[in-house]
Amino acid sequence: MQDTIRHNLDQLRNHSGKIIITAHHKPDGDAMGSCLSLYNYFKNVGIASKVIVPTDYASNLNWLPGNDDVNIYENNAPSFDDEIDNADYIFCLDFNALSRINQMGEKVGGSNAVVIVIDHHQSPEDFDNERFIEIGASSTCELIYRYINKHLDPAFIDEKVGQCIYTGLITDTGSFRFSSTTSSTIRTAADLMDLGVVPDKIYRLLFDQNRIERLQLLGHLLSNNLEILEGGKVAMGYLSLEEIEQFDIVTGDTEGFVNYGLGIAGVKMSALIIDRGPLVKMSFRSVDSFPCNIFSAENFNGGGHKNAAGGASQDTLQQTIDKFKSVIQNYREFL
Ligand SMILES: [Mn+2]
Repeated sequence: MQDTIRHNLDQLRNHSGKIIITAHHKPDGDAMGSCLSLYNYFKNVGIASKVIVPTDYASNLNWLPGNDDVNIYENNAPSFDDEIDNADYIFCLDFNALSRINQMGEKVGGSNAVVIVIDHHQSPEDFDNERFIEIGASSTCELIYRYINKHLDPAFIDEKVGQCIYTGLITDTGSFRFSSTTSSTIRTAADLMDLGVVPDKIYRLLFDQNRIERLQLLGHLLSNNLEILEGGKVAMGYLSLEEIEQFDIVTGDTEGFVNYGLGIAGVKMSALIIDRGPLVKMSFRSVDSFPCNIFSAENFNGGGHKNAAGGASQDTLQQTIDKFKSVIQNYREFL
């Protein structure tokens, strides 16, 4: 645990400028859950804050309390630049490198505000003034809960704050099934239930909201575009730009597809390779010792966690697939 937090609730109450809360681009459930749990928490305390995220996000997060108050940076960058310039505190949640917030990174990096990073990813950059980081923690939302308990006042955590935190817990742990799930994660969930959070309701709001096109694309991927490699230990799926367009896919629709490969008996590592136009994007998931983050950093300009990482390639889809099939052979000791 890296904890260099020096502020307390009174200092946050008595600041003169703005408090800005942000998270990585294309924010997922943990990123938005973190932002909105802190936003709703501050609201309960009587502290004004503003959530500005770099880009849009999946519509299954739109029910989160406070969603209507979220600002998308790329929709009005100049006016948000002014607000960042005038901020007293900037909370950077669920990321640890300024490149993860696109053009916003330059502004946040040059800001005079106190920059606070709360995060669980590997290899944090050094752009913060204060940090609350535990590498390998289940989720940033679990750390938000601990940060509030340790440095602020848990009395202001209500059901809405709890719903946001619970969202990050279950989205980042695959509903408590990944190895990052600890007894502390489950205890946090139990505390949130005591505050009124209803797990089955949140599960349905998050995961049973599919567009039919998403399920049809998943069917297509699993039927036609999934290859089993390395004697059954690696599953590799891919989607072309044409297929993405044919199925009318929107932000968030391919989220979680990579996990299906791990559902096959014997598979230790699953990859999903998607042509996004300018770049070919990749997701990697593994069980046990296969280091997705190292594999991605060494071959596909990416990083992340041991069992979950992302990457990107400027090659064509076919070249990327061929490269994957070739380089995966160098990691047989982990399979
Ligand atoms: Mn996260």
